[in-house]
Amino acid sequence: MTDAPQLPEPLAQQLTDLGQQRLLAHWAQLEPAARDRLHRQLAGIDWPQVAGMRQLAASHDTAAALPVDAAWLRAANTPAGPRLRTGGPSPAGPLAASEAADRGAALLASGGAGVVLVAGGQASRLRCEGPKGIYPVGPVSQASLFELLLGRVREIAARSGRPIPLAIMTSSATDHDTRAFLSEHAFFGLQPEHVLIFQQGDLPALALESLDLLLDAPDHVAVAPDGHGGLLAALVAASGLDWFAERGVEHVATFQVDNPLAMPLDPEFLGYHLLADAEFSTQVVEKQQPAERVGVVAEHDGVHRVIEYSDLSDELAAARGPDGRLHLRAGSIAVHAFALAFLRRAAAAPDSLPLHLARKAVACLDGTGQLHRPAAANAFKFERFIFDLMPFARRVLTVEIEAAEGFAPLKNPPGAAADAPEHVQAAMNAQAHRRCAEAGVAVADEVVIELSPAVLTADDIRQRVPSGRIESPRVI
Ligand code: UD2
Repeated sequence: MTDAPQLPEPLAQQLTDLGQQRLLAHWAQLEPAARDRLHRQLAGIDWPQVAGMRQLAASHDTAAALPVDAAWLRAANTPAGPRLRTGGPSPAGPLAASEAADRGAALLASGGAGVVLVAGGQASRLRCEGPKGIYPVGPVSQASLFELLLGRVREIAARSGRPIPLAIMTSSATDHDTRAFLSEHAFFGLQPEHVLIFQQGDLPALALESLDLLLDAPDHVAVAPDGHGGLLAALVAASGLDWFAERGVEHVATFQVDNPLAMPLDPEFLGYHLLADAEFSTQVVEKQQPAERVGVVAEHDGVHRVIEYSDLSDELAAARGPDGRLHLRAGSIAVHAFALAFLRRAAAAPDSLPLHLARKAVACLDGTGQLHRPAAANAFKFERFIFDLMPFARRVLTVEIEAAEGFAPLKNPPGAAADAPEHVQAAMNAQAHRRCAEAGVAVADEVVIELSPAVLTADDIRQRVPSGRIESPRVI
């Protein structure tokens, strides 16, 4: 017998209706604070949504379930768009690179651009504790991803003469440590009143066979962040769209914390977005090999979508045109620009972002109450993807960039074949060498160098290296 207070109605009834009373298996033994924690977590779960997730999982067959119609996908093509720094064809007509750069610079100078940094991910794949943004990636400085990326926003704002409001999306796993790290480093020189930190939501994992929710502690249900698509609902919940609008923002660029070369605020990119009158613009790199782990932008009948790499059949992923290039080759690097008005419209549309599910290994309590870390997938995890907004946009623009200039994702631990820190650092070093060569500064091939976020132009390099030569590793 126990005198533990019962879980209040109607929550208890909801659990019963969904057959989830096992989540209360340890209730009677919990200390009051732990009981309170579990109660609050259960009360925060959207139970009607969980019912929908169970239906989705029950009907899920990975072999057959494509998020898009297979016929649409077979008919789809790679959309045409301008190429950064060279201009090129575009759905909006021929756009001049210099005109685009001017328009983008004018947007920045008018304070009309804001930016969202997607930083809900942990560094667990990198075998590190804490948020990915604190990973020390600078090849010379060991600067963190946050230092490099926030520093770039700070410098572009300083040159433009206007603050650039920056919203940073964290998750339950990264929020506390991200806030602490950024305060400790005084927001890397950004004015705190122009920084909004907001937290994305979590979704419960469901056991593969039973579709039951799982406990990963006696007082905690196993949950995971709701994907980068959680950005929209979380931004709305934090009044983030109003926060941007109050600061005069009309267009919001978004980028991911794991790419130190990302250039979401590139004036030419923003300018193409404006000249094309696009509601959703996105940077792409040419996918060379079918196995590259990037989604591709595809277009058919005026509708654009990003097809995630895991959703593309081997045959379609490998199809090549007569010129030998991949048929679907517009690799999405998750750097987007949105009209704020479009985000408002999308936020008001119910179900604009569907749930995707994946089979994953999720740590959970076993029948004896011990934490079990399965080696194989035991549960479904659910995520939303921000690029699923693409079909709702009235005009979409893809802007092709050189991968070497804007895409060096950090995904895997040192020693991994791809996307490991040493590859990212090599890409940063190579870019710094190219910039120095353009600026007329001589650097021996073997000397490792790094561009500080304050270097935006060739003139910056020449001013910082008056001798015109670099002979030992340094941050410029
Ligand atoms: C993502 C894209 C892929 C390509 C690639 C480029 C998806 C589904 N796939 O692949 O098409 O563009 O990136 O690098 O988008 N994150 C959150 N909250 C979440 C989940 C992720 O903030 O709930 C962040 C995370 O911190 C990271 C980024 O989103 O910066 C990408 O997440 P990922 O590494 O899991 O995505 P990946 O590599 O599967």
